[in-house]
Amino acid sequence: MSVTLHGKTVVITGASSGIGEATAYEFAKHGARLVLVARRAERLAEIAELCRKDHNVEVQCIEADVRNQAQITSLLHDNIGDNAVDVLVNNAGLSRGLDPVQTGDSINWEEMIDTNIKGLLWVTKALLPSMIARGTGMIINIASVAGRQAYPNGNVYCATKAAVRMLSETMQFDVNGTGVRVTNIDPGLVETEFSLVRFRGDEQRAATVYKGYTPLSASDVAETIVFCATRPAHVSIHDVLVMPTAQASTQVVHKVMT
Ligand code: NDP
Ligand code: 8X3
Repeated sequence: MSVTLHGKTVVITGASSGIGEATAYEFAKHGARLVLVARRAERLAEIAELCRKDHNVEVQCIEADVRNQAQITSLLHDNIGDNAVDVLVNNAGLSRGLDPVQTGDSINWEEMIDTNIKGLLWVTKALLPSMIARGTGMIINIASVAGRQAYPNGNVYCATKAAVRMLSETMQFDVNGTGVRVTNIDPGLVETEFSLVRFRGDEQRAATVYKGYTPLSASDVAETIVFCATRPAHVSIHDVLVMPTAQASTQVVHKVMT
């Protein structure tokens, strides 16, 4: 039996594209009240407008960089205040570069660590205490299959996602007995702006990642997220690995090139 999300408040980080954007639409379809976070305010405004128009839901947008603890904490506090947050989707994240450690760029490493690990912690720290105080709430962390299985030159990105996975696992202890649930979702290859960001706008290189097979769509992952969020209060899905059928592992993807 699924529970209703109607009127529930859902905070989604990284909602301006890809998985986060699709997750906003999916929660809107279920009647949830949305709080969308990302740096690109215009994109957020367009997505919010579509959610309002198509599903008549309330949407707030927060233009913020999750790497900036002071900014994200005070913006979440100002916008949400004492309102209850029912679901937090920690989705904001990125990859930069694909190089061995010996030639990797330390600025890229810092950006990935600051966004994927520290950003997730800052948002969680801002919102989890009130969930615990209310004795209900759910945190859904978007990690990756890259946090379970290494691949060549994945080094720092894989390490950040392994950290997210371990945070999800250790948070099970932190929230145990409080009524709050934590879910870790590890998607395989999803066609979004992810590779465009990784390869700094190189469209041809980014497109190659998704050629010759059917990758997951952002909506496939969004539907998985909403499935987890609609389980009854006594059911906690700790861990999900969702892959394209053509992907056996991070290193084995069945591609048919024409
Ligand atoms: P996109 O590049 O399409 O989306 C990334 C989102 O993260 C954007 O909305 C971006 O918004 C936001 N973001 C990035 N940095 C920051 C920041 N500093 N502060 C606030 N928001 C930020 O990629 P995906 O949708 O694919 O990625 C979403 C998550 O899914 C990531 O955590 C990624 O690691 C993970 N993932 C992706 C997979 C894939 O194959 N695509 C597979 C497995 C996991 P903005 O730039 O406007 O701030
Ligand atoms: C994104 C999937 O395999 O490109 O986490 O790292 S992969």
